[in-house]
Amino acid sequence: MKKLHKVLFIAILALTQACSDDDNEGTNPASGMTEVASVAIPDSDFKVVMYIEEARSLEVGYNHFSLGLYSADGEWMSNSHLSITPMMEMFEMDMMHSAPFEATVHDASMDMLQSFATVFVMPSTAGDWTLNVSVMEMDSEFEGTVSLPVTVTAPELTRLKSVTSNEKSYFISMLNTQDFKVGSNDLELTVHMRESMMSWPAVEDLTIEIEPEMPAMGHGSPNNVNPVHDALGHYKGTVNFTMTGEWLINVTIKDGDTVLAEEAFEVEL
Ligand SMILES: [Cu+2]
Repeated sequence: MKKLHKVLFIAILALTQACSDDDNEGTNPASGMTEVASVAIPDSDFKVVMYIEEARSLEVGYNHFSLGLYSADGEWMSNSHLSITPMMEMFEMDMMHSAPFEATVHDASMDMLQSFATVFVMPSTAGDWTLNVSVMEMDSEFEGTVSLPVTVTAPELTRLKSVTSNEKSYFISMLNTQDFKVGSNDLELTVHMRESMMSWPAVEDLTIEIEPEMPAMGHGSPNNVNPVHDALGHYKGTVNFTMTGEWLINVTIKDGDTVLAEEAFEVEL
């Protein structure tokens, strides 16, 4: 069985390489990714498709994803630019709000989909999430917008904390917690602020301290590195786990001498 997989993989690889020599025709840069949403653009022959890397779903917290423009019959439109605004319409409240998001600069000559990230601040059980997507297709000079509905679930262990300090709300996400293993792990957090319902900027000048703790056994761990700001509100450090089980990562966030947040993220490994 394993051998068959290997042969199949090599065959697919050969096919992909053969295609990529052929001026991108027939290639789909999304191969290997999981489609999570798609929508046809009104009055056009195009659709927008959303992919994520792993076979996961969109969850409350920080999510990476890719968007591609395709013809109705599935041909990738490489010479296109997309931009997004996430939007949530809350149930039983006359209220809409956006969320923190990131977009990488798109080089249409690259054989890649455009990548984005959004910090979904609530699950879809609280309201309807959409991505408002603006589309430009250069070859046909098409411009349009479409609203892409997405479903956001709450993970079993939360990866997002929100706190209010000085009447400002901060949203703290911990990334890639599913990948944590015993030993030394890259730790990445993002911090955003809700300036208004539509403006959720990254906060770049904070001090973050972490302290892992295993409550059941009453010990911590050595060799942790406090996350420091890298770019766009992303803070990077190192967390070390000395054994499997349930851990808390205690996170203290300071703005100068003012403590903004003291939160504990639960992780299980
Ligand atoms: Cu909401």
